[in-house]
Amino acid sequence: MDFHVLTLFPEMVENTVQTSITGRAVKNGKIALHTVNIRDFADNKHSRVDDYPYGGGAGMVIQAEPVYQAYQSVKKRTSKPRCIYLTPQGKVFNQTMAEEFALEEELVFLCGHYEGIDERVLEEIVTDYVSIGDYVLTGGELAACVMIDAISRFVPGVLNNEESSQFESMQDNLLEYPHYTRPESWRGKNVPAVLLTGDHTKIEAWRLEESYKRTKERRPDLRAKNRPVTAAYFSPTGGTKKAAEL
Ligand code: 6GU
Repeated sequence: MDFHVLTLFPEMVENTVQTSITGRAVKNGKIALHTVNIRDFADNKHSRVDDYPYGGGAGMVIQAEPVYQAYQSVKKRTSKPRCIYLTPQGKVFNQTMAEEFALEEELVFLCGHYEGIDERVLEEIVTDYVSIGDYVLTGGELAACVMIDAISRFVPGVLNNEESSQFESMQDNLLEYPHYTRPESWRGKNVPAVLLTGDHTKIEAWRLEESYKRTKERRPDLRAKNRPVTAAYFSPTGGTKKAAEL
C-alpha cells in the first residue's frame, strides 16, 4: 500500500508513521509513505501558500494552485487514486472504512490548515471527505496519521500473528476483555481465578462475557450495533446465557 500525503508539515507525518508498527511496515516494504510539501509549490520567494478569504472574515485560506501542483506531482501508480481530504466536515472515520480503504493500492491524503483550502481545488481532486471525530484539530496531519495507522493494520503482513489475533473485537462492535500478566497478586489485587484454570473453553466464555459487560457499561452506543449473537454459551458463573442477557 502506497500512502501519499500532501501537507505543510511533512516531518510531522514522517516522524509518526516511521515509528512503531507502521515504522516496521515501512522498513519491510509492506507500506510506503511519500510526503509532498505544498509549500514547495508556492509561486513567490517567501513560500507563502495562504491568502485572505474573499468576502472577509478571520483566518487565512490555502490557495488552489499550490495544492493542485502538489497533487499533480504525486508519482501515481494507478490511474485515479482516491484522494482523502481531512476535515471536521467529513464523514466520521471508523473501522469499516479503514478496512475498505485498505483494499486500495494507493491513497492520497490532503491535509488542510488555517481556515481551509480554496474550494475550487477540492472540487477538482478530492474523492472522500473524512473526519476522525467531532472536535477540531489545528490541522489534518494528526488525522492523516490516525487513518494511515488504522488502515495499515488491514494491509497483509503489517501485523504479525500475535498482533492480528488481538483485533477481532472491534469488527463485532465489542470492546476487548481485560488483560493480566505477572505477578498473580499485585498490591492485594488478584488475577481472576478462571484465567489460572487452563480451561480454555471456560476462559473464552469468561472473556466474551467481560467484553459484553464492558461494552454495555462504557460504550452503550456500540452495544446497540452488536451483531446479534444467537448461540448460547456456557457461562463460567454457571448455566448458559444468551448474548442478549449480558
Ligand atoms: Cl480530519 N481535521 C481537522 N482539522 N480537525 C479534525 C479532523 C480533521 N477530524 C476531527 N477534527
